[in-house]
Amino acid sequence: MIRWWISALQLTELFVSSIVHLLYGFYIFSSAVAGDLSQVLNEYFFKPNVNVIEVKQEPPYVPTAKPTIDANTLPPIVLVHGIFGFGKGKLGGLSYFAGAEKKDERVLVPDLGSLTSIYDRARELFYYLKGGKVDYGEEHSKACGHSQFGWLYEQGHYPEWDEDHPIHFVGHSAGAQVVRVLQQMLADKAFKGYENTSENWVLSITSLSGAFNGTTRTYLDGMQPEDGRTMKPICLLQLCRIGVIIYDWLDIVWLKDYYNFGFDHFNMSWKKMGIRGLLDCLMGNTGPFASGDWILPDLTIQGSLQLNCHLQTFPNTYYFSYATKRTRKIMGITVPSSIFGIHPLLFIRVLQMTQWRQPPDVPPPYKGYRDKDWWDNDGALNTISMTHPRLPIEHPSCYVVNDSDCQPLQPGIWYYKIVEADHIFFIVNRERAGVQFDLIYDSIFERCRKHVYRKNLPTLPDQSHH
Ligand SMILES: *[C@@H]1O[C@H](CO)[C@@H](O)[C@H](O)[C@H]1NC(C)=O
Ligand SMILES: *[C@@H]1O[C@H](CO)[C@@H](O)[C@H](O)[C@H]1NC(C)=O
Ligand SMILES: *[C@@H]1O[C@H](CO)[C@@H](O)[C@H](O)[C@H]1NC(C)=O
Ligand SMILES: CC(=O)N[C@H]1CO[C@H](CO)[C@@H](O)[C@@H]1O
Repeated sequence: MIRWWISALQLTELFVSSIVHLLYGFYIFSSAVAGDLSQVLNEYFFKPNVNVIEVKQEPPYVPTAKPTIDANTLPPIVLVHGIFGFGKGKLGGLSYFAGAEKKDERVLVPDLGSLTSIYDRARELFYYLKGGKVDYGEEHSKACGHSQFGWLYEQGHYPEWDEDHPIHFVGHSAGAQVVRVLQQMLADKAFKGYENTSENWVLSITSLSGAFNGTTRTYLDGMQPEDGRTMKPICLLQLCRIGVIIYDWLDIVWLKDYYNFGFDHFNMSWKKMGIRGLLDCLMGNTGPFASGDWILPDLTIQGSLQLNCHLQTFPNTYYFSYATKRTRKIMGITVPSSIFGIHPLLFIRVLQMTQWRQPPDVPPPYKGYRDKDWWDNDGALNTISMTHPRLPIEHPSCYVVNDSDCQPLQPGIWYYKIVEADHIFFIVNRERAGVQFDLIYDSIFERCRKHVYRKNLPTLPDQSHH
């Protein structure tokens, strides 16, 4: 009887969370479409007016541009999206970083696929910046069953990128881990034909709610806590898996231009694999979900442990981290810190994550694991996971209370803050964060531009004209 109740409860939970996620996805998609449509209609109906206004505004606009800073000499700030994210050009006019990219003269927002693995994203990010055909590496592509080569970036977005022209990266959620993996690849000289790469190509990494240590949410969504790689037979992720396979198989061009899960290198379209391939994929014999080359296995505690084994914190790079938290302790019990302040998409998960207990028959993911360390969370990640990389070894870090205590900034240390916010507070919808949105991005961009530089390298334009 009790077992029956538990199953019924689990199914209800699955039903509710699928509906909530579907509705949210649909809401984002339709608001992107509506935004684009209204723009197109506006242009169509008011075209003559627009032209007149443009002509009038053009001349006064040019002189107001700051004459002393040539945007082309600034190192770009690259914003790297997380899971289900998208870059500039996808989802029409919608911005994953809620328009933060407009706050600085030189910001890039690459599109790295929304469900691909951290490894694949890091490879793509390199070629997006440097230009050329994405090379996933022979060994990795063989092991994971996808093509070795992917998208061709005819023109890199920052082809001069090298040790003397390093870049600032800002990563949200899994994006922060993508940048760390990329930096390690640069240090390991892992790109064929680019034997000169080094960790010093990266000037700073700023993490917003970064997924450094994995998250217990992956188990709630359906990853097996035993291995952190396979999925439970009935769960939210299975529904997502089936949806993604069918989406990629149907291969509707305009839809994929609009939103892409990033699995093109797996050849899952009907043209390439036919009905048989579709069944094979659905049965779990081929494709990214079969080989584990997608994002969820990289976000389990076990997966992060494996990644982190190879990732260093480098002495010449600056590291900053904003960990988010939407829970608090009341009489020793961790609970959500607000009801209305948490996005409806995340509320159930915040609550569930505060209750998370490793199943008793499953060995702990690492020595010294305690459930209660992982109870504080933001609805997607555990706060403990976001401050700085900790496993298998703890990296140097400094908890920031007052910014002025940390000047001058030192490279090679993770400066972190803990911010009261949920996981999607600083993305997609700018209105939710209000003034905090501007405070956080302004301080990130200002720090990149003014406080972070290599003393012996000409990485900043001459500031003396200010
Ligand atoms: C995918 O298709 C391309 C050609 O369209 C082919 O070159 C490549 O080898 C295929 N990859 C896999 C993994 O089948
Ligand atoms: C590689 O770096 C060295 C010195 O750091 C430089 O002399 C050489 O020209 C570089 N090679 C390429 C291909 O950029
Ligand atoms: C931070 O430190 C500066 C100087 O030590 C002080 O003036 C300022 O009030 C401090 N700010 C906060 C929020 O404590
Ligand atoms: C998986 C992982 O990296 N876990 C670490 C996260 O942080 C805790 C707290 O220090 C570490 O003990 C874990 O090793």
